[in-house]
Amino acid sequence: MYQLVSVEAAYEVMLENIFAKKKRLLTQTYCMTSANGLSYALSLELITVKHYFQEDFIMAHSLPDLPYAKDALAPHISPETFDFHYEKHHAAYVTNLNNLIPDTGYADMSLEDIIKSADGGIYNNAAQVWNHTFFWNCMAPNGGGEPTGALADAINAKWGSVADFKAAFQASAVGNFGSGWTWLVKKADGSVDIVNMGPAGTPLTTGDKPLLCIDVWEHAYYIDYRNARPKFVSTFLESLVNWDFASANFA
Ligand code: MN3
Repeated sequence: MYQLVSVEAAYEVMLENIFAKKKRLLTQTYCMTSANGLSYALSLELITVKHYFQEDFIMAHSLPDLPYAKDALAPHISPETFDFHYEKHHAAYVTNLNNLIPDTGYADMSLEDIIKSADGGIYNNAAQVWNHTFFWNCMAPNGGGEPTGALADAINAKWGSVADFKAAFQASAVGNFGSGWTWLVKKADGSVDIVNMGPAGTPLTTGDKPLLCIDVWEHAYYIDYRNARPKFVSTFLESLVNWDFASANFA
């Protein structure tokens, strides 16, 4: 079934598989080796490399670093909110995803490919990993202000003014019932729009390109704003939003 090849050739195949993230092929390579001297030594090397790469590259999705310090958005978002929202909630989605995907067809997929093809718990956790990473980047220390350039033009074309866009975004985010996400997206025709989505909704599953989002789950604002979602959304628009990030996504 498998032809024993030279050590050099086996390593070449092994490295190709590692970089293609084909975990299953590495396992097969290990299984086919037998107890004669050469193949036994080779199999030990393969096991070592396989485990190393499974843990560090192949299997695990990781919690990305925040793009700023946990106190960088204070007083608008407290370090305590990041203690929970980032270090507990976001981290839990990563852990859940890594626990759900081994031995499934999703084990070797990128996060984006999982989101586009999975459903149920795997989809929910993968989408929440991606959404939160995106959301952290939608805010910046000394954020707020106004969009510029092509994005400002598209916003003015859609809503007439940035002020009217902000009013529309505020109304959508406040009116997004229950737990969910409110997005500014770029449509296929190049125009922009506001889209409300549910608990793990993400534009990666639609034809829209995400430009900006706000997390309106209660865990996003309850520590700092209690039940006052309107104040959280208006603070996001006035003092936190990272228009440079949104413009880069629009380009
Ligand atoms: Mn959240």
